[in-house]
Amino acid sequence: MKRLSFIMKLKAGAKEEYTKRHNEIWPELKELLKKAGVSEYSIFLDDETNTLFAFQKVSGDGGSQDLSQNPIVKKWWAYMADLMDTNNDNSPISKHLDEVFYME
Ligand code: RM4
Repeated sequence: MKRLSFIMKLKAGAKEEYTKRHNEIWPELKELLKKAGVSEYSIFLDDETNTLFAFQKVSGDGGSQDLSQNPIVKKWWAYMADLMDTNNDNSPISKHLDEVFYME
């Protein structure tokens, strides 16, 4: 199991809707993420900078942001694009972070 983290950017004023949509995450997306080896996936918001901090454990090589070819992920990214800073393909602009500390 590897630990991954990355940051994304939320548009100003989108916290409530972002949270609502994630509380209602599509079962098919959840299933896809689990089958792809993603677990313990959480996202936190720094509401001063609108920076989203994501953490997840992955059992394979890639994580949630490496599933861009999957139609369910494409549909989810298009659905979320109005709330986030995105690339041309609607994928959230994501910056992977280096782990500098871990305690069991
Ligand atoms: C985030 C972003 C990520 C996705 C999660 C479920 O807002 O779209 O790429 O993995 O939702």
